[in-house]
Amino acid sequence: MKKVGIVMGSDSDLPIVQKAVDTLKSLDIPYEVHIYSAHRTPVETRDFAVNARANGFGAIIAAAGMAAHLAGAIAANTTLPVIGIPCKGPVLDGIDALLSTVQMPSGIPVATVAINGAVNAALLCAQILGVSEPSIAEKLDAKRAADAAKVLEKDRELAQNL
Ligand code: RP5
Repeated sequence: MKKVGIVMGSDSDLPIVQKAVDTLKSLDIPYEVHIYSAHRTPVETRDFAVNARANGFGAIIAAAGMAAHLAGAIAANTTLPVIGIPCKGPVLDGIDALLSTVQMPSGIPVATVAINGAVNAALLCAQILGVSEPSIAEKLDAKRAADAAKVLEKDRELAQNL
C-alpha cells in the first residue's frame, strides 16, 4: 500500500496535523511525518517532493500557516496529489494561509481544504488511495455509515428531550 506523506512547516503546526495523523491511523493507512519548511529548509522540502513517488508515497499532505507556500512548493516538484492544509496563525485568522495555499497558478494544483481542515485532508488522501485499494474504500464506506448513524442517534435524542 502507498504511504501518505505529511509535511508541516513548523512543529507549531502539530496540534492541527495530529488530527490528520489520527484519521489515517484509524483507517490503517501508512504514513510518514516530517517538518520541512518552504522558507527555512527549501532544499529538504524540494528533495522530499522530488523523491516522494520513488519513496512509496501516493499522496502528500502539506500543512503550513502564515505565508503558507509549503503545499505549492511541494506540488511544484511532484505530480503526486498534494493536499494543502492552511493553518490558523496568530494574526489574520488563517485567511493569509488559506489564500497562500489555494491560489495556485494554473498547471500546479494543490487541493486545499478548510483552514485547520486536517481531518478532511486525511480523508481526501484515503479517497485517493482508495481508488486502487478496495480495503481503504471499504473502511471509508463504513466510516460514512457510522458517522451518519451518530447524527441520526442525536436526532432521536433531540426529539425525546425537547
Ligand atoms: C509557517 O509559519 C509554519 O507552517 C507555521 O504555521 C508558521 C509559524 O512557524 P513558527 O514560527 O511557529 O515556527 O511556516
